[in-house]
Amino acid sequence: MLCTFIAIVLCGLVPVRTQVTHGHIWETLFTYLDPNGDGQITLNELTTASEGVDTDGDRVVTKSDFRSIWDALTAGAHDASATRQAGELLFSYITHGADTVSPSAFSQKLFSFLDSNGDGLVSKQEFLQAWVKIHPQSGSRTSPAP
Ligand SMILES: [Ca+2]
Ligand SMILES: [Ca+2]
Repeated sequence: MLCTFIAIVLCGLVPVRTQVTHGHIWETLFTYLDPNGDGQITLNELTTASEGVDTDGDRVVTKSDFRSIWDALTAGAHDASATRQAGELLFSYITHGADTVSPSAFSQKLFSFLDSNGDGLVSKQEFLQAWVKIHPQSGSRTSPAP
């Protein structure tokens, strides 16, 4: 059932064949950000989950704070370097290229990046669209042969 859902969503976004391998990484992230498991991420859930990003509690989220969390969450990704690049890209989306951001701005900007239709909830489909945006390798590497 879930696999079917992923296949349907992904078929519209990236060439076929990647859905299974890329499915599990974003699902791990989604599950982390949706602790009550209702399939929607709220700003509240995201803010709570983001509290840990400021690892030393100095009210500043640095690129290296973010990288430690990202690496921990995506550990075991089959394409570690592409996934790491996705994290870098996500951080620069959030900070508009700056090296640091406040924890509140971090969660708000991350949320608005994810909530593409602006209804105050991040669905799995929106989350997946955002994932493909920061993880373009998931499309190019598996494009059908010409
Ligand atoms: Ca939820
Ligand atoms: Ca939404």
